[in-house]
Amino acid sequence: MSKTPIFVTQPSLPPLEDLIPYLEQIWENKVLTNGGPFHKQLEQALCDYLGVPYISLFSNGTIALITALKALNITGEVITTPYSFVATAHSLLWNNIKPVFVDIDPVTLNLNPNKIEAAITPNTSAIMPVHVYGHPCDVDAINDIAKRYNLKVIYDAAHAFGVQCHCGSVLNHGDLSVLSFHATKVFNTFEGGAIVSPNAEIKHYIDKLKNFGFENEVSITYCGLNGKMNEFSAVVGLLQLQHIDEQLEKRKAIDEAYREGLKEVLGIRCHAPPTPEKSNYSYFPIFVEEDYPLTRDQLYEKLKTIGINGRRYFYPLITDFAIYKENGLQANEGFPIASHAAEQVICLPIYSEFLNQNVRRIIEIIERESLSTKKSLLGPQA
Ligand code: T4K
Repeated sequence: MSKTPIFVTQPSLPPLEDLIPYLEQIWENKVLTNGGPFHKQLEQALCDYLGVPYISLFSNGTIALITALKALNITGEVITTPYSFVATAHSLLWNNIKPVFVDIDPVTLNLNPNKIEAAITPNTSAIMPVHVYGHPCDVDAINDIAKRYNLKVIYDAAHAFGVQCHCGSVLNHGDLSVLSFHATKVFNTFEGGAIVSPNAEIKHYIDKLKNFGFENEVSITYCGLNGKMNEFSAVVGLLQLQHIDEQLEKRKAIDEAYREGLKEVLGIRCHAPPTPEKSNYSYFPIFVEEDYPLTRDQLYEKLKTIGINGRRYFYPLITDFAIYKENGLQANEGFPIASHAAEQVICLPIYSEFLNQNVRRIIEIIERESLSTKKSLLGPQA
């Protein structure tokens, strides 16, 4: 058994030798960025693989989120979730938009559509839900609310690469969807991201926004930024696509092994099962509930001392970070479901090269910890 530390994830990488011919081409043609040939190829390849009409590649998911809000001219207030990575809400602040946080669904941990309407005010212009851990939001309910109140919907789909729901790619819902291709994601380009658009018009506008707003060599029409993906990342993406299905299969096997191994452990609950259509198994969150003898943090620390580094995604809640708390962005009644999840969840290690023996070891530790702690509570004679 390896004694090297285990992390919550490890990036998948294509074989190094496969990269060399592509690098030789880049060295040859000297096009490093600004919409080069590999950038174009990757956009098309991703549209084909994901089953989406238009994609604009970005340098990372955060810049893509910021640009997506700008592209739809979102202002005022946006309804979003406190249970996410902080980039979701930060993208709103970067656009001078007030995030209005709404509690989550206890099963999926996604924004609860039943709580959205009460948070709508005359200043609300959009909803920004997150497909947390790659589990699809209730897209129909959100769409229905958006239509009735004339709101835009921008999905933070950073976790949802390749995920399908009842009507094909989950990325085709809402006005725009934003992906992350960070090193920690199921599909990585080292750093990277993308916006999925429903039509060519908005895609072209987004493409201008991510390139300073250039219309042509001498004309700037919009206040854009620099969000472009470079040619190296695009090449990595093209190679990653060759292996993605195999990697998702390996993740699926790990997901199944965890679920099977943990199903009898009292006080440990696995997150909602993967979507039957297509999941990406990007995270493996467990809830450490009240009837488990250790608290979530005790189990987290216990695992850490033996080199197993799970992560408490998403603790603290975004609304508990000082910058949000001090700006009065907490709801009066708080976010009981999100707070509870933030206190209970550990994301266990999952990645395509994660060894089955390590999955078994983690299950055994969680089981053993449960039994031994119970015994010690009964006293020495037990
Ligand atoms: N929206 C949502 C819902 C998101 O989750 C994210 C990003 C975004 C938007 C923004 O997308 P980007 O702008 O990042 O494209 C990580 C990632 O940095 C972040 O991308 C991700 N979400 C978030 C959930 O997780 P940390 O602080 O946990 O990363 P870090 O460096 O601690 O990495 C976790 C583990 O992964 C390490 O312990 C070891 C392993 N690792 C990490 C890196 C970076 C590697 O093995 N190699 C690596 O290169 O935030």
